[in-house]
Amino acid sequence: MKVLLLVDIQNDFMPGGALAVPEGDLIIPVVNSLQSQFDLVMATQDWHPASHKSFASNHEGKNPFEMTELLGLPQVLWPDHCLQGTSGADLAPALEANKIEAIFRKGTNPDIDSYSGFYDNGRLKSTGLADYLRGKGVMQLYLAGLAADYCVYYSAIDALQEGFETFVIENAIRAISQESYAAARNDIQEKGGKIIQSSDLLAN
Ligand code: VGL
Ligand code: ZN
Repeated sequence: MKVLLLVDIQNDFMPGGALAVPEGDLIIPVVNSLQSQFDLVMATQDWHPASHKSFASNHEGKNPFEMTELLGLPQVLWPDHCLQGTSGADLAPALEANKIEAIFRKGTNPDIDSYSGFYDNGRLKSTGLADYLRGKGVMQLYLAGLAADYCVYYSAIDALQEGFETFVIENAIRAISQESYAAARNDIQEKGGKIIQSSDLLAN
């Protein structure tokens, strides 16, 4: 059984959003046309309280995209984004959402960031996604969404570690930085993940 996991396809990651990913909107038609190929469509949603320590605004004298540490881990400081209950946190309206069976929220603990859909960055807490998928007999996980070099990347690495056969659909993701995506792509492949194009799926 094959699942499509849509990572953080939210307004704040769209052009004009609080933490815009370049060309983030271009993945939406690709993702919409892919959904009918899957047995199950799932999504994650970045969902931060205003007090979240990944926000530069919560650190005196710090600017967005500077570095700090949270619980001993290196942390990029972000512009305020995906605030719980705001339209910036909503799934992008152009995304076909009716087939999404469940949405796993993350980033709710103000003390630590949570890029992966499976665990926070310190692995303090599981979202329950891996057990949910195993409970449904999912073996193969296909990833699409934003951002390729953060939440898609971390989700892919955790998916591999959880034992799922993991595919990243490269024309259905976009990165914040091309340089960090290049490193992320190599790491995914080194750990056994596969980088594919949506045309590989539509062909069979
Ligand atoms: C993300 C940075 C901060 C993402 C979320 O969805 O990739 N990136 N929060
Ligand atoms: Zn975030």
